[in-house]
Amino acid sequence: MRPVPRVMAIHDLSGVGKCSLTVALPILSAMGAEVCALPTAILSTHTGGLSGYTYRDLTEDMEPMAAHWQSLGLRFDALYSGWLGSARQADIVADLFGRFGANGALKLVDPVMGDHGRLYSTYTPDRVAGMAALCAQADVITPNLTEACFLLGEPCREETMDAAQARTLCERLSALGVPRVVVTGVSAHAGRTGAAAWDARTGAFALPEAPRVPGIWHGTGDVFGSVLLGGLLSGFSLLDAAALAVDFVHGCIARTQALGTDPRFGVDFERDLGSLMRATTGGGCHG
Ligand code: PXL
Repeated sequence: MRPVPRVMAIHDLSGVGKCSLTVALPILSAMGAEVCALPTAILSTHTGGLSGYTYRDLTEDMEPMAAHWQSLGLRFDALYSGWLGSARQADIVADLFGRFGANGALKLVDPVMGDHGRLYSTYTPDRVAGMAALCAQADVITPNLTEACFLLGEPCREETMDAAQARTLCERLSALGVPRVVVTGVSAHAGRTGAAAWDARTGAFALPEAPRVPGIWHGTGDVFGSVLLGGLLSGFSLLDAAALAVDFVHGCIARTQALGTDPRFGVDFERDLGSLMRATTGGGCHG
């Protein structure tokens, strides 16, 4: 691992709405990583609840950009994929994992496909199998509950479940071929919500929770995945990184609610970047 870990971030660039690259870049930078952006598409805004957005697909640019980086001899400590704009992009990301992941780079796939029981309007059911295949190439995946159900090909379930059920859900996702699984939006206690984290290599499981703030909070999956990855690259265990991400996302949502801004424009993550810097200075809690 480089002193400043280098991350290839494969997400869309939505100019407005604080998601994908516009949160991955600042969060991972604050946590001490260098972020190299491989945009999958450029949009004026994200597609959730904001109509009339512009959309430029960058599938054709991804290969040449990666080839240039390869010709420069660049190596990466982590490969982090999120929102993908076409079926072919999942194959391209899998290929990048092969080309850039052989040196032990951490491969984190956030299988961004939907939320609240439904696929996003831009995501068609025939693309789910491609995402599941990409997850099988990853070291860590971070589906929300909706994405977890689509990956397993089963009806979407209630977010409330006990720890044993959450653990079973993680184990079944792990059986797709991925050793570490974090499912977001899981709730074991009334009035609280969090993430179920399972590390099949150690058998470690935890379900960190924070107070639940009702509402639809755009971009929080991307905030979560970025903090989780920043924590892992700083030496946190999966469970400690998940707990850090749950707390951070809760703080963002609570501040956004207190501000009363339109949640479609994303959560207030900027004012707490300092806590991420402090949490990762000098490395995290190893274990
Ligand atoms: O935060 C997930 C996300 C990322 N990128 C785009 C999106 C969404 C969710 O709607 O539309 C473009």
